[in-house]
Parts: sequence; C-alpha cells; structure tokens
Amino acid sequence: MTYQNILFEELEAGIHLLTVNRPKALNALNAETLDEIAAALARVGQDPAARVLLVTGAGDKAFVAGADIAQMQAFDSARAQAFSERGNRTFRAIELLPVPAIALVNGYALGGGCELAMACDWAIASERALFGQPEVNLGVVAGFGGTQRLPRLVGRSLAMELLTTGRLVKADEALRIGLVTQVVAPEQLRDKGLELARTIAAKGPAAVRLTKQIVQRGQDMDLVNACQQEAFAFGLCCATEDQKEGMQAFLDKRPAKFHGR
Ligand code: DAK
Repeated sequence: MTYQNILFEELEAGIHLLTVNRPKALNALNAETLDEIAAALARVGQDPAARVLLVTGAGDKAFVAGADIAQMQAFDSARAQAFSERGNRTFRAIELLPVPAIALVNGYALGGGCELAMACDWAIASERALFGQPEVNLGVVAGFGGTQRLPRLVGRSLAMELLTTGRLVKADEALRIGLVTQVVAPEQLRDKGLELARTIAAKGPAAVRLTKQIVQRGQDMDLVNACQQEAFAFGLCCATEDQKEGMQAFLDKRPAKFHGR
C-alpha cells in the first residue's frame, strides 16, 4: 500500500516508525490520514516479527496539531459522529496492537494529537512539545477519546481544568503530571525512541506482547479477574523456549538470547 499522509517504515528488524506526514497542516488528522494510520497498524498487528511501534510527526514543529479543522468545519451531526467514531476506532487499535506503541512527541500535540499520544502506551517528548485539548475554543468536545484518556492519565480535576479551559501544557509540566515519561532535547528524540525500542526488542517477545495485553485489557476489568489474566499469561510464558532460555541465562550469568518461540 502507498500512503499519501503518513510515512511507514521498518527502521530495524521488528521496529516500525509511523510518521504523520502533513507538515503543511501541522500534521492535522483528516479522515484519509486516520485510515492510513489504521492500515499501518493492521500491518504491524499482523506481523509476528513486530516488536515495537514508534509514532511521531513530520517536521520540527508539530507532532499532530489536532483533527483537521478545515475538514470538520462543514460537518453535520451525522458526519461528525462518524468522524469521531473513526478516530476512536483507530486509536483503540493502537491500544489493541500486540506490541508496545511509543509516541515521540516532537512539537504541538493538540486535540487529536494529544489524544494520539495518550492512545500510545507511553510518550516521550522533546523540550519543544506542547500538549493540550483546545477543542472548547472551537465549540466542540474532544472527539478521539480525550475526555476519557486524559482523566485516567492525569486525574479528573486536572483533566477537567485542561479540557474546559483549553490551557496548553509545556513539556516539563507534561512530565510532572504524567502525560510523558521523559523529556529530551529535540535532536535526541528519535535516538531516544530508537534506544527504547531496541531495549524492548531484545526482551522475550511473548512476555512483552502479553504484558501489553494484560495491562491494556486489565484496566477495564476488576482486580481479581485482571490478576487471573496475569496468571494465565504467566502460564503461557512458561510454555515458551524463551522462558527456559531467560532463566537459564540468569543462572549461567550470561545475557539471554531470545528467539520468539
Ligand atoms: N487542522 C487543520 N489545519 C491546521 C490545524 C488543524 N488542527 N492546525 C494547524 N493547521 C494549519 C493552519 O491552518 C495553517 O495552514 P495554512 O494557513 O498555512 O494553509 C498551517 O497548519 C500552519 O498553522 P499556523 O499558521 O496556524 O501555525 P502557527 O505556528 O501560527 O500556529 C498552532 C500553530 C498549532 C498554535 C495553530 O495552528 C493552532 O492553533 N492550530 C489549531 C490547534 C487546535 O485547535 N487543535 C485542536 C483541533 S480540534 C470531533 C472529532 C474530533 C475532534 C473533536 C470533535 N467530533 C467529530 C465531534 C478533535 C478535535 C481537534 O483535534
């Protein structure tokens, strides 16, 4: 498949990079871009050799400056709902992806851009990053999960403040409130993302995939059932050669060599 609005590449074995690529519109998400993201996600999801997905924005100004206001402006109610559902489906697909997705936030992450970063398993940011849900400035609510993921990440009070005032949050505050896990110089962002991806890619693949699955699905479950899922996953891991290798390597005092089986 050829893409018009994203770049999708395998940087190294199992490490994929998805770049939202509409720099002239600050990488705003229109329907076509959402569909291309969904198609790329499906490819990662179907690739048994996939280990990590990195998500970023083209250029040095924006990660994603939101849903495409030019496209949304003429929406009637039915089209608006369909657009919102399309975005929500696409972002949910990131959470359901079998491998971790890490957002590399290189600039504006506003509206749909902040929501994209939050749908990833975690985000790291450049010092230039700026986060916010400014939809109220446009007379709409957040449309791609912001009203749900933001309170879960930063707590209800702060989420309400940000969602109802549209206040923007700089990288250092984003770090303090838990929107991102680290902040690095702009020129280090990609290397830092790649370093994280390599670290994860070197671990037991089944263990990483199962960890993501339990963390993501467990959040929608009660604790007892979620811990039971963890026990099942632990059992599954112990049916792999990688578990035998990982534990033998520890006992032999050498690094483990995982083969994904
Ligand atoms: N959509 C479309 N185009 C955008 C855009 C966006 N979100 N953000 C920027 N652009 C375009 C600008 O129109 C401009 O295009 P040209 O005029 O050059 O053709 C180009 O990108 C450069 O932008 P600026 O000239 O404005 O650049 P500045 O550096 O001066 O300002 C800025 C950067 C990020 C502060 C500013 O562009 C800005 O405020 N952008 C809008 C940010 C924003 O409000 N984002 C939230 C979007 S709303 C829903 C579904 C979804 C959603 C809600 C409801 N339902 C269906 C109910 C989601 C909503 C959002 O995400």
